[in-house]
Amino acid sequence: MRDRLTRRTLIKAGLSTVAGVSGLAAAARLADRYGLIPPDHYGLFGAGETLTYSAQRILTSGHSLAREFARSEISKVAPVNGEPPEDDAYQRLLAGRFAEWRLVVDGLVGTPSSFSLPDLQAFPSSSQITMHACEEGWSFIAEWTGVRLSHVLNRIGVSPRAKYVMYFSFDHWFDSLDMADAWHPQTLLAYGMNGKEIPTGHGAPVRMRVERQLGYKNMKYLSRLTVVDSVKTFGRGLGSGAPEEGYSWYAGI
Ligand SMILES: Nc1nc2c(c(=O)[nH]1)N[C@H]1C(S)=C(S)[C@@H](COP(=O)(O)O)O[C@H]1N2
Ligand SMILES: [Mo]
Repeated sequence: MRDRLTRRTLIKAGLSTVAGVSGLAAAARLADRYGLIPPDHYGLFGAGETLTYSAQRILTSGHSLAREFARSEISKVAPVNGEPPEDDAYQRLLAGRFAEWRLVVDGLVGTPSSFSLPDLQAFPSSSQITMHACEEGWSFIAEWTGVRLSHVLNRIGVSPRAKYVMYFSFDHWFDSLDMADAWHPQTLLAYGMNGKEIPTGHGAPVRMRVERQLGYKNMKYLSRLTVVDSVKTFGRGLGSGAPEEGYSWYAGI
C-alpha cells in the first residue's frame, strides 16, 4: 500500500502545506492513510512532525546509508555527554565488569531472550565510522562496533504485527525506533568504540547506534528491548521520553 504514495503525491502535499493550514491537515491525513504518523504527532508541532517523518520515510525509502568516514577522520576527542547511571543496579554491574549484565529482548518476538555481552560479541560483528550529531550542536566522528539489531531480531523472530522496537536504559531513558530503522544495516547494538570496549561514559556495556538520527536516539547503557505494535503504554505514550521534554520522537538527519 505504501508504495502507492509516490514522491509526487508527497511533494504535492508538501506544497499544499506551504499554501496553508488546510494543506497541513491534508498532509496529515495522507500520512495517516499510509501508516506514517509518528507516535508524538499530538504535540504542539504534531502536523509538522508528521510531515517531516513521512517525507523522510518516502524520499529515503529503503536503506539509504548514513555517511561513513575514513579512519583518519576519527575525532581526537569525543565528548561524554552526562554521567553514567547512578542506579545501584548499574553500579553493581559496572563493578562486576558487566559479567552479570544481560540484554532482555522480548515483546512481539518468537523467542523472548536475554543476551550476555559475550553472546552479543559471538554474533557477526559490524563496524562503521560515523558522525554523532547532538541536537545541542556538537558532533564527533568515531568508529562503532557491534552486532546489527537486525541480526538479533532475525534470530529470535519478529511478529508481522511489530511496529516499533522500544529500548530502555539504566538511567531510565526510554525510546523507540520504527521497523525501518530497526532493520537498517547501520543500526547496531554497539559494544566497541574506536577499537576498544565502549568507555563507561559513552554507554558501556552496550549502546544503540542509529546513524540516521540525532544524538539522543543513540541510547547508552541499554538494559532491555521490547518489540511492540503500539507505544501507548510507555510513559505518556509518545514513543520516547524525548517528546515529553519537547524534542521530537523522530530525529532524522
Ligand atoms: N542512557 C542515555 N543515553 C543517552 C544519553 C543519556 O543521557 N542517557 N544522552 C544522549 C545524548 S543527548 C547524546 S548527544 C549522546 C551522547 O553520547 P556520548 O556521551 O557518547 O557523546 O548520548 C545519548 N544517549
Ligand atoms: Mo545530545
